Amino acid sequence: MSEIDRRRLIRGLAAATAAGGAALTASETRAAPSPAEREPLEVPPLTVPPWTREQGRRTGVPYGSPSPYEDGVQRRLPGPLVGAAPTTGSNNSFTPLQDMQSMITPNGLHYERHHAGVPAIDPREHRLVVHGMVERDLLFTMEDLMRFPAVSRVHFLECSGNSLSEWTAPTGRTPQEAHGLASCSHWTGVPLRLVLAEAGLHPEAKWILAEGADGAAMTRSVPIHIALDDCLLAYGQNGERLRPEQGYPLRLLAPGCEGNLNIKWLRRLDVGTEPFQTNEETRYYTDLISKTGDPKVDGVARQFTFVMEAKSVITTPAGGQHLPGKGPYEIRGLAWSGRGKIRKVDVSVDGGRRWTTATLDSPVLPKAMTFFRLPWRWDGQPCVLLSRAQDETGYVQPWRQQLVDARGENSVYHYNGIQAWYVHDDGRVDHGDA
Ligand SMILES: Nc1nc2c(c(=O)[nH]1)N[C@H]1C(S)=C(S)[C@@H](COP(=O)(O)O)O[C@H]1N2
Ligand SMILES: [Mo]
Repeated sequence: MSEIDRRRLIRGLAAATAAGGAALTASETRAAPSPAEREPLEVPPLTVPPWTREQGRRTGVPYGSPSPYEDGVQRRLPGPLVGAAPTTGSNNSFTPLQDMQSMITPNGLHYERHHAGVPAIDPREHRLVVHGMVERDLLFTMEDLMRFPAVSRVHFLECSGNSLSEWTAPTGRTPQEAHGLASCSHWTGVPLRLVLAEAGLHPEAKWILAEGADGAAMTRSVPIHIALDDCLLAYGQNGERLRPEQGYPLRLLAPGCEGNLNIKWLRRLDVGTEPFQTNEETRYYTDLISKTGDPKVDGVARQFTFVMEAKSVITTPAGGQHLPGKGPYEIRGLAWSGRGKIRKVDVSVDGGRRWTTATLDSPVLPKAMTFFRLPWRWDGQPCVLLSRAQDETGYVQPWRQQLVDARGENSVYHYNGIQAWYVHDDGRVDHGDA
């Protein structure tokens, strides 16, 4: 496109977006452009690019991949390497949330967190055992499990360590770095309660140990009320079988609960009366709260904090991005809650003085990511963008300071504070205090 065409197009867009400055009211932001309001464009005939002159590539790629022009969209390493290197050789990788176009995370971009790498499991050899306080012990092959009635549901998954960089100060530079240990898929599997019913739960059964078949043999205790609610023995992910990184051939999916409870490569369910107090729920994944910073003085352990509370992040414009100039934009982002549906997301472009309710993409589903949008016109002045989610229980995403007041600065897990992105007058966007 020539510079003139580009300017014309942008002027056309500007006329189409009526919102001005920092204050956004619903009527300003939603006004649909009538064709009459648009400046008439003198559009020159299109040039004929090389790809229009020749036969394109025929079928022959048995499993497709994104356009080579999208090769910057990658899972990346945490910390200083985000933005530089693709993920290799690490035990976790972050989803590029800033590149997501809707609520669903493509399988190749789902975040990864594994404690002993990704095992190469042959599904024909894989077994699931159910034992303990049940009427009959059961042993399943994958084929057996896939004969049960199954369901498909959209749910997010979030590591409870997601955004841990934000507790002491806002340090995550991009949505990927600050929030990328969260993803959302359309999962398919057998309701756990069906398999437990098949085994016959003892009336005193209160907790279930779930164990993985990886080198970490990761184990977590799942309370019976969660197990009998909406847990799945999942084998499908966005229309295909689970990816190895996500637990192929079988994982526990505990919707809305911290990622760690969602045992991958699931091979054993041991039904008991008490939590099993495994390494992963005593030494790790327990919050040690101390306001003095010295747990020996006033330390309190918050154990079994399963639910991931409501959270949101603006994914564009966001840290690491650059606005090419003033004028119209759409503010976009993701919101989710482990307690149910997102009721609303409010967006502020002035650091929290005024808020405007964003539009939510449909469908809005319980314990699923929800994509939000708000048209905005940048006036070229420095400003601070914030988003604040509310879920259907009425819970409102807190400010960072509220979290710190409640739990001190040495917490690691379950950070869900409001994220701020600073837009500078040259269009640069970076992170800062909310
Ligand atoms: N067997 C097993 N299950 C596991 C883990 C693991 O290392 N081994 N990591 C847990 C953690 S800490 C998280 S956050 C999620 C990550 O799931 P994902 O890699 O599919 O995103 O899996 C959980 N389940
Ligand atoms: Mo995790």
